[in-house]
Amino acid sequence: MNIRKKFLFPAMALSVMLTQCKVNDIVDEKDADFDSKTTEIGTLKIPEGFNFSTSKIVDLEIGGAYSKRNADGMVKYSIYLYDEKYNEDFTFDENGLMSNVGTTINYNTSTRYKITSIVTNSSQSIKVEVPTHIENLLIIKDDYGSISSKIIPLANFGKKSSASVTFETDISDIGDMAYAELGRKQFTINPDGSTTQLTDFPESIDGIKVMSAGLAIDSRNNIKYNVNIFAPYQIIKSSIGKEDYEFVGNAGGKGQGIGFPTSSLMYNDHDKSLYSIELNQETGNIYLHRIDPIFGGHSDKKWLLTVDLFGKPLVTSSVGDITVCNDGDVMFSTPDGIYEVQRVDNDLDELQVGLYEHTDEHHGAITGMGIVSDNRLAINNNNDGTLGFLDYEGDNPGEYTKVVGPGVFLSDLAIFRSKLAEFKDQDEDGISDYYDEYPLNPELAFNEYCPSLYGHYTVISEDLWPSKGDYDFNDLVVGYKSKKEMNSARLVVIRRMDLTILHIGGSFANGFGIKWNEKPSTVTSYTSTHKLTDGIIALADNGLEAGHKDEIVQIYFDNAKTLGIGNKVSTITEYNPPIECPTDAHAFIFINGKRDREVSFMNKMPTELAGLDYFGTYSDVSDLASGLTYQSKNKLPWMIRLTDEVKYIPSEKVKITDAFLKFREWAESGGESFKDWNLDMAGYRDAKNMQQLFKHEH
Ligand SMILES: [Ca+2]
Ligand SMILES: [Ca+2]
Ligand SMILES: [Ca+2]
Repeated sequence: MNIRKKFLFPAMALSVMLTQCKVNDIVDEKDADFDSKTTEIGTLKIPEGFNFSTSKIVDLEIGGAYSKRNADGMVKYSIYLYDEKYNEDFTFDENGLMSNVGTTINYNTSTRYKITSIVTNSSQSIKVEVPTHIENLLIIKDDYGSISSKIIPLANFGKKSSASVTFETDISDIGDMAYAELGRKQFTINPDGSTTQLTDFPESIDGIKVMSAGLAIDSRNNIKYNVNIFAPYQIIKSSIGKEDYEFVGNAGGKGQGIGFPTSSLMYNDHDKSLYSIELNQETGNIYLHRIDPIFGGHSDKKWLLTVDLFGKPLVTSSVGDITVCNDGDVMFSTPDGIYEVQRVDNDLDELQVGLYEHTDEHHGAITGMGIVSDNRLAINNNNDGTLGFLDYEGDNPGEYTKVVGPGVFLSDLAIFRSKLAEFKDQDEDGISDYYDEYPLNPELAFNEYCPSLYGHYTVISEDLWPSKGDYDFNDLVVGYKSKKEMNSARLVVIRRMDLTILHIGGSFANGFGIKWNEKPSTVTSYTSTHKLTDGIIALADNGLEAGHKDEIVQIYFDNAKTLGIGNKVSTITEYNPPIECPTDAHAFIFINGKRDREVSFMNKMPTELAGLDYFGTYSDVSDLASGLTYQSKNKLPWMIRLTDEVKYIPSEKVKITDAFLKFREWAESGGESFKDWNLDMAGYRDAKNMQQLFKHEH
């Protein structure tokens, strides 16, 4: 007898056009005197090239090997912001996924916020925007339930802002997984024959006493079925790796039984049914029952199908386990040997029954059997508790190979069969249901959150541009976030954005918009819950601002005062064809009813409707030709986009440096020191110089 070293599986191949304006539009405002004042903020020494950005684009190349149990080779990588420093206990939505040892993984330690996911079978590049103060990305690899993760320190990226992240195949990559039971004990059997203990089978469900007599696994859907050892022998369903036990087929919680206790239970993926073998105590005949996995019970003995296998009593003392072959045939055990029930012409009504006689090592009916993906039958030897394999349709039919086993006589064994763990792809978009965030929508597969699932941007601004402001940066404060719904190629189909005015500190009625460098014709529709009020903006048929040729411009409100603080604006943009994830979008405000008086972040280019004549006047030293915009003589900006939700803002007329106490060091270091200056850290704020912002919804 050959001894095979590997238990379950042999190695498998792993596989500007700008409009003109009149500069005298400006002089009606309280302006020029600010220029002549020497304010403290004017003494900041800002290094050349610093643009006050609080985020960076990181280029990731993600890939790696996949496990043997993965048949389509596709792996999902989810990307999270991760920083222990901020100590936010947070459990995210992967919570509860099963690891490959059947335990539950909880990611609840200081994880900050999901950005997006990709699914790939090789290696894929992805660009993500990351707040500069975030120190790590957490990347979680989900290989059809086999979970591993890596923390990527962003400091390692250096100036390149790119990294290659390669995952190795998990050590615990075992292909098929054997689940076994003994009394209430549940465990998996590892490749080396050792066992991993799982949570015990419950003592009761809905107040009904239970213990498992038999076990079956629906590998494709990660479902485990048990049959209660106590009358009326109900079928019990649970998710693999979870403890959501429930009786099948009844709302009342009592459970129809199958009418007899049995260790013989199996799930047949070919017809999505449960099967059981019954040795009828009265007639001695052997019946194969097909059981509805939804209904479960045998109400009035009305099985989906019952076949009297031999048409006569079989002289045998018992029947043991039942299992299903990869071609849908059924095998079951008796003390005489193992019977194989072959279907004829794929029809279970016509059966042929053959027998593999027991070797000397086997006596009695085997209660632990399962077929592994390479057509070998795993058998728990009921004499010595070892495990072995019967080659039933390979090179040496009938050959039995003994391997080290758990050393116990199992009450049942079932195989989680890797090759079935795929791949139902109901919407046929190439992303299996398991990974697809929209499993029934072929147009969508993934989400991307900006700045992150629970994060918000906060735009702070000075609205006297091109005159110098008072640098309290509270004239218009807007909070927003967006969700991009992407197709299987990670192109954006729908973009949803929620936006709220958090503060109005100036006297002007300002408007707010965002510009993308995309053709406006890609937008089929843009809708908003807020109707513009002031008649300043001309809208195109698709809802975008009209008059832009090579850019998409959306105006969220044209008068902050009529919208008011705290009112949320929700927008939906639909793209056709879907577009690449834009990374060069930026917000702008337009000042006091003048659409052409447009101010944005430092070194962002104005929209095609911005008035050129403002640039380079008063305090502004913009040089559009060289890409230098919205910069004062002292290299200060008029707008800053924070990548965080901010709870406090400088009080009226208080310079930002007297409220955010680390702003000076951040700015003078060119963004290298105190990258987290806007967060609520000890010593970072002077509370008496600050006021609370409106707190928006999450
Ligand atoms: Ca799909
Ligand atoms: Ca889909
Ligand atoms: Ca101000």
